[in-house]
Amino acid sequence: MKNSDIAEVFENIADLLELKGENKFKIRAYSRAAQVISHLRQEMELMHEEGTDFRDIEGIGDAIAKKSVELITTGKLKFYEDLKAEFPEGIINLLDVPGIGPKTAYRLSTELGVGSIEQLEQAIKDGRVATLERMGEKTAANILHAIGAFRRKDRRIPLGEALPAVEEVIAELAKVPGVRNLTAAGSLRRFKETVGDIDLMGTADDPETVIQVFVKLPQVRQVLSQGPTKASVILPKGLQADLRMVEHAEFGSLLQHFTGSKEHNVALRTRTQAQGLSLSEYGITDVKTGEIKKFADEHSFYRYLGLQYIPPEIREDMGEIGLAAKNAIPALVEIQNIRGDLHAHTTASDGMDSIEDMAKAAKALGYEYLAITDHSSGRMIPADKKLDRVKRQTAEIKRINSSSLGIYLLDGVEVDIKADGSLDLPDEVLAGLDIVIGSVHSSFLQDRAQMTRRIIGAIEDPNIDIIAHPTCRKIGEREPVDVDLEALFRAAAEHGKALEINAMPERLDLKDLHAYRARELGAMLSIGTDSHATNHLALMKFGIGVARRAWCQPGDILNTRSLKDVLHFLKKDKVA
Ligand code: DGT
Ligand code: CA
Ligand code: CA
Ligand code: ZN
Repeated sequence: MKNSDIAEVFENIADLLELKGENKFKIRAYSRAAQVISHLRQEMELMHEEGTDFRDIEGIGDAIAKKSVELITTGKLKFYEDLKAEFPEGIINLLDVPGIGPKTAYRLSTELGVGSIEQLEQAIKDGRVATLERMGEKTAANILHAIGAFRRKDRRIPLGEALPAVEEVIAELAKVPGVRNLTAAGSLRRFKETVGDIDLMGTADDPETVIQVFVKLPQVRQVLSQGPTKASVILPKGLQADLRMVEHAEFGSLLQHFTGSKEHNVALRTRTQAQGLSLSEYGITDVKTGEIKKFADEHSFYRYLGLQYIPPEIREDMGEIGLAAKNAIPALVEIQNIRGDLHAHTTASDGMDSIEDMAKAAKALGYEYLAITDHSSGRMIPADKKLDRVKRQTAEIKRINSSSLGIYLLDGVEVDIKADGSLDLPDEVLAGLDIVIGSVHSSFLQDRAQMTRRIIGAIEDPNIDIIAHPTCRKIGEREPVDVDLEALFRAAAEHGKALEINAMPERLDLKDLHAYRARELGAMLSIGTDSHATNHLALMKFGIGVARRAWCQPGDILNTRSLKDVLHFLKKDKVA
């Protein structure tokens, strides 16, 4: 149980005791404990393991200390279960909505039989809530609004939305004189595909001025808390951001602690306990002498523990600590290793920019090559014009390749793998192209056997080079297709075909764990941006994040190779 879960139980107890009309001091003891627990620096679970007596914590007395231990050790609390049983079911759910107090929850529950947020929403929409005595339209509308806000808060934000918002905030804060080391730690720094909240860190000569600038940023919708060295705010879309500032000399431990993951930190702590050391966001304490060592950066932090530096993206307790102890962390792929983009669209299908403009933009990124891979059909291309389109594209690419632009365009296509597994262009057309990407763009709901046959069939087709966005998921929008990924990865490895890590932030497909497994099984991976405009080419960094989370080295990624080697992989050496 996390501290937030424990705090929630005590908060709920306070609410239920209030409903019962219990004495004020008892109620306040529970809600105070909830507050204290939610602000603890350490997980109570770990404190318990380390032998901490919760009664030593200010604001926690005998009874609540005992109840905390019961929650941590059993995951349940008899007192709470018994208390809940005295009330209509689901009343606690209603109390989760900001603005619904115990009395309102009790009335909604007993007078309308509402027991969940969904039922409440329904009851508001069909007018039942407004008809309750002393409620009215306005109160009902307010509750509905609160439900919406609550839902957004509950949602994890896609990395692609969070990262630009955070970069804006950092750029503003960086203007404050004397500020250094501004970094987003947490899941964002680890490049997780979605983030729960933003953990901003930094150092400054005068932290308080940075905090003051932070809470007054135009993006800030609400200030949740503010102190001399830290503050929490809500940014647009309900994104919560916490900022912590420390002295320059202490930054390493702070950043390391709040980068996480929790699992990595727990494993690290277990290891260092045996060395007589205790970790915190302030430094490393020698348990015997009580002396605390501080670190200005993470490199010195890890070095002190006898460990090689561990890149944030792989701090997930997947064996990285053991490898770091042996100086054996692999050199993960970096954006500088990328020599070209193998998935791009133009105005010939649903893209926004011409072939030439895409080529220039790729050249500006320093790329050696760019694959033009417009769709085979659909999306602006009438079926009877699809062969003409390919011919025109080939001519335009020839023209650009023989000009002095200084980037090589691969003449390609993103061909639909149709529901029956056949490809949407004739074999002889595909055979004439440099690069053929196969994609599922329809019939996403096929059963596992059918979908697996469909995609593996494409992998086996000699004209196919890469399978794009293999699971077709869109984060928060579309579930992945049902496919035997293990079989797909094995087939790709066997037939020497690449699987794409689609870098569009709403796709990230293959995702981290899948790419990890595909690599383990020996499949080649390629990172493609699936750009539909020149500025999308910069999305490559999201694909790099996934590849790093998948422990990929440059050799695992096709488009880190030179043009010559890519053409060799595509079996097009002789042509060029
Ligand atoms: P998120 O926000 O859900 O996407 O995930 P994170 O990883 O950003 O988690 P968050 O924001 O709760 O905390 C940031 C990091 O701080 C987390 O990865 C590990 C570290 N951390 C925070 N609180 C604790 C704690 O009580 N114990 C330990 N071991 N680590 C903590
Ligand atoms: Ca976070
Ligand atoms: Ca956080
Ligand atoms: Zn595409």
